[in-house]
Amino acid sequence: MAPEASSFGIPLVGAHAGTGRPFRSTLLVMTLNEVAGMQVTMPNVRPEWVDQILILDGGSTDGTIEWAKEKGYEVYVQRAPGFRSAYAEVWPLIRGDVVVYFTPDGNSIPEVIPKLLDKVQEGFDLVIASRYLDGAHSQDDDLITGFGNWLFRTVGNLLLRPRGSARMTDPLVMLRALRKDLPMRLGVDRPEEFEGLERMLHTRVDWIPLMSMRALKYGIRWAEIPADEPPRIGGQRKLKVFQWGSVYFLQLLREWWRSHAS
Ligand SMILES: Nc1nc2c(ncn2[C@@H]2O[C@H](COP(=O)(O)OP(=O)(O)O)[C@@H](O)[C@H]2O)c(=O)[nH]1
Ligand SMILES: [Mg+2]
Repeated sequence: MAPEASSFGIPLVGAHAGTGRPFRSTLLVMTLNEVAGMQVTMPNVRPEWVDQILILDGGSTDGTIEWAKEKGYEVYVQRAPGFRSAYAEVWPLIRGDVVVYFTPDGNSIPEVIPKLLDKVQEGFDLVIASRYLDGAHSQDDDLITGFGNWLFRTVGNLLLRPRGSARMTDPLVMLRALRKDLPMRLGVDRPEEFEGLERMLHTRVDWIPLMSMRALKYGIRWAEIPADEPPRIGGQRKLKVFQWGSVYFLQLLREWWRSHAS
């Protein structure tokens, strides 16, 4: 099926997609000391689903990098700390027109990958694998992250959702597919959108929550599909709940403030 025009009016047509799809795709696998999860999860990721599999590693010391290279995966080890600087470094290495974010820590179900791409093919610029849609649920959430997710999506929809548009049920989850140019078009690649708050909270954050909020606010063509989140396999959670949560919440409020001040 040919993709419809996207929000940007530019059809996605990759001339050399090896997947039978009308665009090229890259699976971006996020790793930081995730060797146990990788060994269980990656064998279930079928190479024919995408055109490129790229491991983006945060400087693992547990054998993740060595295991991935031994299995023949393309690996990039980020130089600067933090998710968003890692993306800035790796984006030029992405050959796909569409990027699928994937975590090999047990939290992401591999079979969701082709489902996300099917939805992109319908003409969506951003497709989120929601843990809170149509009976899907998370086995990774604890009381604090469950509350944080609820608070962020509730306030986000309340303040930024255009009248008459759908509610976004999972703005924070990493498992999602997006056009490679979406972060730039939404301006979430700009350091100045982050630096002040990051300095204040002494941390480096991800661009995903701001990307979701802007996609919602600007009426970008986004969609969600339900997907359960199984428990983590081995390793440790790296999420800095309070520091990152604070930055994301303040960014959300700033987005709302900007729409009202302009
Ligand atoms: N490249 C890179 N990957 C990271 C970094 N921090 C965490 N990850 C990976 O990103 C994924 C999500 O992190 P995780 O701690 O599981 O967060 P949670 O699932 O939200 O609790 C995991 O696969 C981690 O190994 C980082 O600084 N750089
Ligand atoms: Mg995880």
